[in-house]
Amino acid sequence: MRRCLELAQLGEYDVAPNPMVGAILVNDKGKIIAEGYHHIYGGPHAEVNCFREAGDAVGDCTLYVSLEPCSHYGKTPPCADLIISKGVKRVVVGMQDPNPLVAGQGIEKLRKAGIEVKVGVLEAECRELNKRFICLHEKKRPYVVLKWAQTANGSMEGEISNAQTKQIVHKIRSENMAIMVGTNTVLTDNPKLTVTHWTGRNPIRVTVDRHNVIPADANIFNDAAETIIYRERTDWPYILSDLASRGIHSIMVEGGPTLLEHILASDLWDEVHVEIGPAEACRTADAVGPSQSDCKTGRRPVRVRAPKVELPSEPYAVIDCNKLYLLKR
Ligand code: AOF
Ligand code: ZN
Repeated sequence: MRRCLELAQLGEYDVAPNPMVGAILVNDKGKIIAEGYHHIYGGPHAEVNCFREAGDAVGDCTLYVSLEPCSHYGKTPPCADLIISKGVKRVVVGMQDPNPLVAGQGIEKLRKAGIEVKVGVLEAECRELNKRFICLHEKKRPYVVLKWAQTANGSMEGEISNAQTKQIVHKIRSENMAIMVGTNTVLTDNPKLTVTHWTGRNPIRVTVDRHNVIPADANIFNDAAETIIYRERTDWPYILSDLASRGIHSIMVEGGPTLLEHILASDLWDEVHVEIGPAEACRTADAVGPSQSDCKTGRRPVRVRAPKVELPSEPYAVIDCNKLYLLKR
């Protein structure tokens, strides 16, 4: 199953909003004879690619797959039917598919055909890998990742990230289907909200503009990605349910403080990434972090105050002067 998860991850930039799925066939001597994963949205599922590699003589094999084989006709035919037609005797499934179109019916179909099915192997890891897909189906809303950078004394003003932490931010952007900032951030920073310091698709850009103040030539309207603007209804529960209805399984929110606080207060969020940067004196013009020995604690005046959250006692990474914290709900 660990190998299935590794394979699944290879689809990470191209399968959304589908789940990442990996499959292997293991013969009666315990040897992996074929591997497959879901490569691209709308393309063949992991099981199909695995059987393609295996050829026909798979009757004695066990199929391992990180997600329950599907039982429905979507963009592709049901994997459960394919597995039954191949004569496989045993199937080991990482986790049940939360998609209501499947939701246990794939497993049932296999069992009814006389196949031995084991469900729930490395289930926590399987759920973590597809937390966004699972959130969309179980909570009917996108998975919400909040991210901001601040100084040690709580200021969000100016460049705080360094070259390396910028890469991490862009990696997170690439992992989520949508990205959002508030009106003020669009007006003051004119961000593109694209993925440039990492590989991956640009997320769909989302903002609110109640008073129609964002100019038509703002960078968020460039051709790099789709942009959704909420004008009339701008409350967070509404935005989330609208994004879910568009099949968007995840959103990263990068600021500013008013929007972040609105979302934190709603309780409709899943993860917070906070980057705590050094003093102003510590930063250089190109935002490349100085060495650790240069770090001082910043005491510049706080004009743009970061939201207050209770962070874990230890950062998960320290890069130059900047500490990265992850808070999960
Ligand atoms: C599998 N194996 O590798 C994946 C599955 O439109 P379709 O046909 O691509 O179906 C998409 C749904 O199928 C998706 O929402 C999820 O429930 C399941 N994904 N199932 O057996 C796979 N990617
Ligand atoms: Zn399938």
